[in-house]
Amino acid sequence: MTTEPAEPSEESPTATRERRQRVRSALPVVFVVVLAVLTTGFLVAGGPVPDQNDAAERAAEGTPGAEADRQDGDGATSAPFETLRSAGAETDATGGNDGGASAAQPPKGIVGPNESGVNDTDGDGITDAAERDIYGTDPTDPDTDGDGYADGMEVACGGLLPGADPRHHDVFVEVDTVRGTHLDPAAVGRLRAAFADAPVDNPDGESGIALHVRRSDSGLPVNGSVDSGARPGDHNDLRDYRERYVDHGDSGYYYVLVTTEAAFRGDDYYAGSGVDGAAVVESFDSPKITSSLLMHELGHAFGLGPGEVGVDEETFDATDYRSVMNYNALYEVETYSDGSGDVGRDEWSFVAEDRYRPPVECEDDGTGGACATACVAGQ
Ligand SMILES: [Ca+2]
Ligand SMILES: [Ca+2]
Ligand SMILES: [Ca+2]
Ligand SMILES: [Ca+2]
Repeated sequence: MTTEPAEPSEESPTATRERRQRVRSALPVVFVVVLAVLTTGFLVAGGPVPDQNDAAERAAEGTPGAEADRQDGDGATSAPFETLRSAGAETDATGGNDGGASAAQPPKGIVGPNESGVNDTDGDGITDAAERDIYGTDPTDPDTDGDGYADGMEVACGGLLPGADPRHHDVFVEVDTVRGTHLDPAAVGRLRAAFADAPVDNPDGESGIALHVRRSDSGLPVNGSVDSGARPGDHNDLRDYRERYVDHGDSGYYYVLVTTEAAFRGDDYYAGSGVDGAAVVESFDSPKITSSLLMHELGHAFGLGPGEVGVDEETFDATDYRSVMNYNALYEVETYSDGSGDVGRDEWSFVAEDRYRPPVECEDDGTGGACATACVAGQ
């Protein structure tokens, strides 16, 4: 990978003013200005607010009812989950990711919280026999698919990681939205398709990355533009929202806030910005533009920083560096580079193998400790 000297900035803005203006000019009815700026520090009462577009999302994405609301560890019904693979691939082949996980009946082969003397060679929380005979995972590798989640966690933690597959690369993203905006399900559909097309091999024989977008809070208060960097006041920077509203931040999720006005270092000409593990983006009428922008910011959240040659630059044309991280390709393509072209950096490999990974804490998601045990064992 070719890199320039690392830059100290931890923030990565999305677009130049010119780019942003181009987007705006292409979308005459894009920005819904939130005039009712709420009182600083005011919290939405009642916690998570159901997303009103859930039904439409399922219909638009052709997702069957298999991803109905699930129970989080806190007992509250979680927001619907957007499955990012085909309906067939998303079904619960292991019998462990879906309804099988409960306090009374943890998935088969999972080492219980007080169980000893079982044969779990790699310490991922699944017995060797179950890895071989039930899950098709590697008894000597705690993370068979290399996505950062232990095999046992992917099997046992259906509440934390619904839809996870221990033999397929999974990426989980939590999305919150502020009042006056939403994330278009069509844009999410494009985004997950882009990840599904990733040139990444999996132990299950299928290529691609399953991107899981989990909608959480919506209608959140906002105080003007939202910056990726901290600044005084409430509801005006990404940190505020992460600290107040993140629901899955301890489960290895990336955090995305969709807002009406994103900012970078106080400049709200930017359409989005990303830091390690999190990003703030605006939503556009065009699903393609929204998807492209979100993919760009996720790239920053993964650790593709402006210190890399071509990232956040207009140095290379879209052919020489075909990546959403290239300003000359942003809004035109929805992919990361594959190593071809003048830049030669394989960003998909970076995403699959070396990206920044949010921390994974171990919680009991209602499996009577089996999930937490598997999580601990896999770390
Ligand atoms: Ca094992
Ligand atoms: Ca294993
Ligand atoms: Ca894994
Ligand atoms: Ca996986």
